[in-house]
Amino acid sequence: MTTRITQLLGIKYPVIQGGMAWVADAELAAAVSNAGGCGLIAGGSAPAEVIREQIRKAKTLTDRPFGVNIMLMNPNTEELARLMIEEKVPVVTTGAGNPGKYIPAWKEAGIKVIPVVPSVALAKRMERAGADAVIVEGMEAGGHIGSITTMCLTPQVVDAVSIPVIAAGGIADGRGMAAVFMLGAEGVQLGTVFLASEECNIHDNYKQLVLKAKDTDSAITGQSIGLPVRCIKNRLSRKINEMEKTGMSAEELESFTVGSLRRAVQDGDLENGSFMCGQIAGMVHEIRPVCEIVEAICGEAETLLAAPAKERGVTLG
Ligand code: TUI
Repeated sequence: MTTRITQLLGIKYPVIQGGMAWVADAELAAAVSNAGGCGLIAGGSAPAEVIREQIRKAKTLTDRPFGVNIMLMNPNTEELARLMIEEKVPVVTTGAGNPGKYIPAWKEAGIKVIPVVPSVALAKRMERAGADAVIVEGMEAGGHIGSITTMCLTPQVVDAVSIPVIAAGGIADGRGMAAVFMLGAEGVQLGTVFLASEECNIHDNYKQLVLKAKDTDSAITGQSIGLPVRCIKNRLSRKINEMEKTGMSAEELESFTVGSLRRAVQDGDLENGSFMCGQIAGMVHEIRPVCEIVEAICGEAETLLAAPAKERGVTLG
C-alpha cells in the first residue's frame, strides 16, 4: 500500500503508532517500525535525558524510521525540541498545542514534522507553518482529545489542506482503516490496539481493562476545565466527574489527577489510575504481537478498498 505517507516517511505500511505518554517506549516504537509502520516514543512523560536514552535504544532495536511525540503542555518542551535536533530524530509528531514556533528549526534539521490537530483551523495553520502532514484525531481517541469525531474531522481537513492527512481515533481494524481512506486519509495512527500488544510494556491490569472494555466503558474527564481526557471508567473517573459537577478549579483537578497516568501504566492501580483508552477498545479482544496487528489491519483494509461494491454487499444502479 503506497500513499504520500509511506513515501514521506520511507515506510512499508501507512501506520503510525500513537505517542502515548508513559506507554510508548523504545521497545514498542521499534516493534512498530520493524513491522513496517512508524513507531513513536512518548516525549511527554520523562526528563529529556531519559528520552535521549530511549531514542538511542530505539536506534539499536531498529534500523527503520521512527519518531518522537512531543506533548506540548509539558514544561520541558523547549529542551525536548532541541533534543530532537541533537539526536537527529527522523520524525516528530506533536500533541496538545500549536508547535508552530519549533517547526522552522526542525525542518532545517531535516526532521519530518507531523502535528496532531483537532480542527480544520489548526490544520490550515500547520500547513502554512511548513508541516509535512497532519494527524487528525477524533474524540473517539483515548487520552487528551478535541471535540470533533474522526468521521467528521477527516474529510473536512482533507478538503482544507494539500498536505497528506493521517486519521486517528476509533481505528482498530481494516474496516476502520478502509473507512478513513475513503474519507481521504492517506495513513492511520493507532493507539488503543497497540495497548493490547505483546511488546507494550504496561501493567497487565491495564491490558486486561482494555480487553474487557465494552463500547460504553470510557468516560471523559476534565471537560469542565477545558482539558478533556478519555479514559476507562473507574473510581477515579467517577470521582472526577462528580467533582466537576460541583465546579472544581483547574488547580483542584490537577492536584487530584497528578500521577494518575503513571499509577495506571506502572502500578496497574485500578482505583486511582487514569487508564487512557479509546472508544474502540470494545473491539479489542486479544493480545497479539505488533507485527500481526499491523499486517492484519493493512491486509484487511487493502482487501476492502480493492473489493468491488458487490463483494461488500452493495448493489449499484
Ligand atoms: O495529546 C494527545 N493525547 C494525549 S496527551 C496525554 S498526557 C496528558 N496527561 C494528563 C492530562 C492531559 C494530557 C494523553 N493523551 N493527543 C493529541 C491531541 N492534540 N489531542 C488534542 C490535541 C490538540 C488540542 C489543542 C492539539 C492542538 C491544540 O491546539 C490548541 C491551540 O493552541 O491551537
